[in-house]
Amino acid sequence: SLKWQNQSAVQESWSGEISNKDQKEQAAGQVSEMVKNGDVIGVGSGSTSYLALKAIAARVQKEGLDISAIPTSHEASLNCATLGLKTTDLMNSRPDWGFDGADEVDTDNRLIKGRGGAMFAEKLVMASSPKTYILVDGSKFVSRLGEKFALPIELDPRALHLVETKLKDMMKAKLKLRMAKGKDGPVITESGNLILDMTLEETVDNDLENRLRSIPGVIETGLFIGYPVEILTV
Ligand code: ABF
Repeated sequence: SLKWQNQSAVQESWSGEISNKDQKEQAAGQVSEMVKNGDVIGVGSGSTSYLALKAIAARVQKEGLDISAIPTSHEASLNCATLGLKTTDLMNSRPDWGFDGADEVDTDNRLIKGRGGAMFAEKLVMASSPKTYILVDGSKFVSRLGEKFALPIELDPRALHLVETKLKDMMKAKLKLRMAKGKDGPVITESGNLILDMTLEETVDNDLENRLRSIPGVIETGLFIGYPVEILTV
């Protein structure tokens, strides 16, 4: 496997940029204890997932464990390569379990994800896993979904006007097309789609996901409701 640990630009980029790092590291330490030899593990995206992957890689190296990772994004794939972890994919393996971060968690363990734009693959991996540990620091807990973050909706670029019109009819949504840093163009996801960030003003009911997905062109949303998750926090 590739082992770039000591000279990697990836580790350099993450270092010093992680908010609530101590809390995230404690949650990461807890998930690293779950690893067993032979496991196929779904690997989430974001800084907390990166810290968890580092803790897992340290155990794998120290104890000579044989595990495979199923990454949820190019970012997670690169992190696996950097940390010398073997990867596979959903076409070849099923995860025994997985871990991921989140942007918001409500009192029913319902989640908003997708600040990194990777929610399509994150949901595919979560829906394929019998269990996913959600690693969050205290700042992620909300009493109402949408309290701190808008809900990301991934859509085919050809459907932009259609989706915008339907969403406005459906729920008086405030929508923003997600722009790349520096605003020199829209964010394009790994699947070649756009993201609309929708401000949620009302309480989310469990059927909202179905209503949003009934609009042609909507590929995925950042609502993660009803999956077998366990929240790991400190
Ligand atoms: C992924 O990373 C996303 O679904 C979520 O938007 C984000 C959380 O990032 P962090 O762990 O850096 O707060 O889990």
